[in-house]
Amino acid sequence: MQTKGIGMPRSRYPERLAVQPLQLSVNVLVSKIKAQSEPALHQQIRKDIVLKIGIVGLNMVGKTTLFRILTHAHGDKLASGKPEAHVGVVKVPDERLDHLAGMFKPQKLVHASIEYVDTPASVIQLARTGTQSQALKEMNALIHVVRAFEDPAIPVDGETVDPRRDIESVELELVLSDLGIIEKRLERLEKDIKKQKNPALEKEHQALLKAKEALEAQKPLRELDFTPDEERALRGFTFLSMKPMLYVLNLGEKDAPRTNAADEFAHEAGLKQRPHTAVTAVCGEVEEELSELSEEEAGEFLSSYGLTESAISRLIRSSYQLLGLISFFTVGEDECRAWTIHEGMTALDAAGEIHSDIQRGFIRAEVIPYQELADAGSFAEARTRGSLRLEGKEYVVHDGEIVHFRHSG
Ligand SMILES: Nc1nc2c(ncn2[C@@H]2O[C@H](COP(=O)(O)OP(=O)(O)OP(=O)(O)O)[C@@H](O)[C@H]2O)c(=O)[nH]1
Ligand SMILES: [Mg+2]
Repeated sequence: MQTKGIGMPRSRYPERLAVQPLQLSVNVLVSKIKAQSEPALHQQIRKDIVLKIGIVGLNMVGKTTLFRILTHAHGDKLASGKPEAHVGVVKVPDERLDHLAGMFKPQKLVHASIEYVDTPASVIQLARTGTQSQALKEMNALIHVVRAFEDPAIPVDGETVDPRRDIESVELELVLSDLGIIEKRLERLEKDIKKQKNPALEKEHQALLKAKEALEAQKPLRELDFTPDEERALRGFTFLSMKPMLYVLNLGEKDAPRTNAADEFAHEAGLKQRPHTAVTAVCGEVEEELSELSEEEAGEFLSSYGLTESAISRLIRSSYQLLGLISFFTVGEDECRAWTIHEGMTALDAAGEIHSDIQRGFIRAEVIPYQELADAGSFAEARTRGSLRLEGKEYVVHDGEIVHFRHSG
C-alpha cells in the first residue's frame, strides 16, 4: 500500500469522529490467526462451529455475485434459513477426501466448511456505522472483492475501474476505524494508569501504542508481529485491519483466461508476501454461468476459455489456508470426514476437536499421510507396508493425515 493519504490531516476525515464507543466483544476466534503457534489459544478456538468470512468491498463490485456462486457451487442450505440474511455455509472442496470416500464408501461424507457472509453496499459505509461495524468485527477474515471488470452499464465507485485505488481506500478506512478506537481507549487508559498501578493496564497501554504507531504509518495490524502477551491485550478489540485479508479481483470476461492475473496484480500492487494477505482472481460472470452447468458441460465451458478448473474451488481453499487452517481426516464405513484444525495443533488437540471423551481417554493416535493410504488402497495393505505410525499426545498433526484415535473413553 502506498503512503499517500495517511499523511492527510485528520480533519479530512470528520466522519471518523462518528466511530462508536469501544465495545469489548470477546470473540475468541478473531485474533487467533496471529497466534498459530500458541497452544493456549488453540484451546479457545476449539468447538467453534464454523469460521466466518465476510465478503466486503465497494458498491457494485460483485460481492453478491461471488456469494451466490460460492453457495450455489459448494453450499449447503443457507445457514440461517433466511435467504435475506445472506449467510451461507460452503464446503471446502478436497479431492483427497473425495478419493477416501471412494475407497471406504461411507454412509456419510462430511467436508470441512466455512461460513461466508455477504455484506450489502460499501464496506466504507459499514466500517463507519456502529452496528454494521460490529457485524464486521465478528468475522474471522475478510474477502475484499475488487472490481476489475469494465462494464459501462454498471456504475462504478470513483468513476473509473482502478483496483489499486479501491484497495488503498478500503485499507485506509479499516486503519482509521482501528485508530479511532485506539485513541479513545488510550485516553481512558492513561487516566486509569495515573490513578492506580496495574501491570495489566500497562501491558495493554504498550500494545496499543505499538498498534497505533503502525496504523499511523498506514500499516494494517495484520502485518504486525505481536507477542502472545500483546496479542492477548488486543484480542478483545477485534480490530478490522487485523483480520486476515483475501483480495478477490473480479475480472471481466475477456480476462477470464488470464490464470496468472492475480499473481501479476499482487506483484504490481505490492501485495505479495504480506503477512495474512492473499490475492486471487475470479471472473464473476463466467463463474456464475459455470455454477449452473452440469459437471460435463462445465468442463467444456471451462476449456472454451482455456481453463481447467473453476476459480471458486481455488478461492475457497485460499480462504481456508489464509486462516492458517489444515484438515485431518477420519475414515470408516460409517463416515469419512475432514476436521478443521490450526497448523501446529497436537494429536491431543485434534482428539478434542472430535469429542472431549476421546481427548480425555487418549491413548495413541494411529496416523498415516493421505498419499500413503491412497497408494496402499486399504488400511490392511498400509499396515502390511508398515505405513501406519503410532503417535503420542504431543505429535503435531499435518495437513492431509488420516488419524485414528485409540482411546479409553
Ligand atoms: N460485466 C460484469 N458484470 C458483473 C460481474 N460481476 C458482477 N457483475 C454485475 O455487476 C452488478 C453488481 O453485482 P453485485 O454482485 O450485485 O455487486 P455487489 O457488490 O453485491 O453490489 P452491492 O451489494 O449493491 O454493493 C450486477 O449487475 C452483476 O451482474 C463481472 O464479472 N462482469
Ligand atoms: Mg450485494
